[in-house]
Amino acid sequence: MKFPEDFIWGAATSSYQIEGAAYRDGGGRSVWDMLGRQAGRIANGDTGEIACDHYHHYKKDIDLMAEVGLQAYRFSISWPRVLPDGAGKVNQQGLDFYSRLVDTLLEKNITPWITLFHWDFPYELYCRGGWLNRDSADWFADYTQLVVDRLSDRVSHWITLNEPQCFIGLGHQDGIHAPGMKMGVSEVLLAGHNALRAHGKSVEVIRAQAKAAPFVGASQASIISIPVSDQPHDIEAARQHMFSIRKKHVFNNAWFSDPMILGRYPDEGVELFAADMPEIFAGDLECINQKLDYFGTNIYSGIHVRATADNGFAVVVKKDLAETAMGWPVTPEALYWGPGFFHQRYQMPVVITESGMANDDRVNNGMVHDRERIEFLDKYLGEYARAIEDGVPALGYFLWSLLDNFEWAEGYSKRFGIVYVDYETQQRVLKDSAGWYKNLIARHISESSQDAETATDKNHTVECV
Ligand code: GCO
Repeated sequence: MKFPEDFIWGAATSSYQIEGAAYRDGGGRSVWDMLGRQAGRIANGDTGEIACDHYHHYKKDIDLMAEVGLQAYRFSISWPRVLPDGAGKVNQQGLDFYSRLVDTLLEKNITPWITLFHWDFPYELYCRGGWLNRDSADWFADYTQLVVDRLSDRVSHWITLNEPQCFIGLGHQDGIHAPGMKMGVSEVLLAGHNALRAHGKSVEVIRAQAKAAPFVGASQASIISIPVSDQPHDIEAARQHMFSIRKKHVFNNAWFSDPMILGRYPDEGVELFAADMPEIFAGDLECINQKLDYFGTNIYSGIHVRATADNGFAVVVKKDLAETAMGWPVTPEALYWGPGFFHQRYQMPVVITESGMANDDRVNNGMVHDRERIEFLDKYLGEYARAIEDGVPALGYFLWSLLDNFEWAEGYSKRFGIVYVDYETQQRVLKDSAGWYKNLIARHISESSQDAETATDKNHTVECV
């Protein structure tokens, strides 16, 4: 498989999933801290209080990143760690932690990609109405300003929101993620609208205030439609399915991305939600519709779709697909069709901001033989390379995840890392997949530099002639 010369190879994590030390050193509580205190909410009663204790082990974790040869590392800032009440009083110790993290990454030549919000919403702001409060967009803008002031001299890659589909859909509609609400559709859409406004205002702040020229996007939770054949009618059916909104739910591909990039909510959703649509104030859509530099998408799996006789689409359930430990089907073609369909609709270069799998990993004589993950990555990346070969501009890939970590409602029961974490001892073990990824990155770098040399030789030849 071949990737563009300047392609970015990275791995991703998020604050609540790895940091631990949740409200230590002056940090505040997040909605995830509070959900963890409610019995029966998280598998095995797990919480993120200690997690991978990355807050104290970040140096050794960055050594591991360097060992794998990562070029970029995507992590998130815990909003309540830097603003314990979500707004107002600043916790300098929290900001200092991220500043040290950035410095240590840069020392190792690893480019930081910062996610501003990966779900640990400040509990104090939740008590003031959370995303239902129209002020939430300004709270987020002020928080963005604080982070940008402190870090943008050294950081230029930004992701505003991670997966509004999840923190609004799973958190406010289905009640399985924090804050654990099961709200009516109109409240869910209002919360979503304010989160979109928060994204817009955050991008405005980054563009206006960042010291180093910023590169900005958001990360969407993407469910990919895969055509059952290469016939044009099946491809068209999959494309339609991919952007359709059929349920009164926000877990879909268009509801958040269309306003961000196209400046309007998708008609099909507006019709379906009808009276439940939130009030849209003058200027809201303009604020949400900021120029972005790339389309960030988190892709884990896809659904097969075929055309029907009446030019519609139908889902085809394939029974023979392997599944990950999350029970998600292994569908490598999602990394072919996903980038392709997104690029076609939004006309932007793509970055895979997350992709990977949970596996039933065990340590054996100090090693973790995660053959399943290697096969998974190999097949998925092969499809991504094929998309690029077919003309999709794609800038990078962030493997989810660097470390095994707190998998939200599943607690520590699911392991997504290329590094195994022993939660009792906080020891890390590079899994076989980490070695595989290291080789892939090294090979890519050496092939790219050879290609560059050949290109320079050719240029010389031309010049001489
Ligand atoms: C998500 C989140 C990650 C998850 C990962 C595996 O995509 O749901 O961004 O935090 O841990 O995706 O579920």
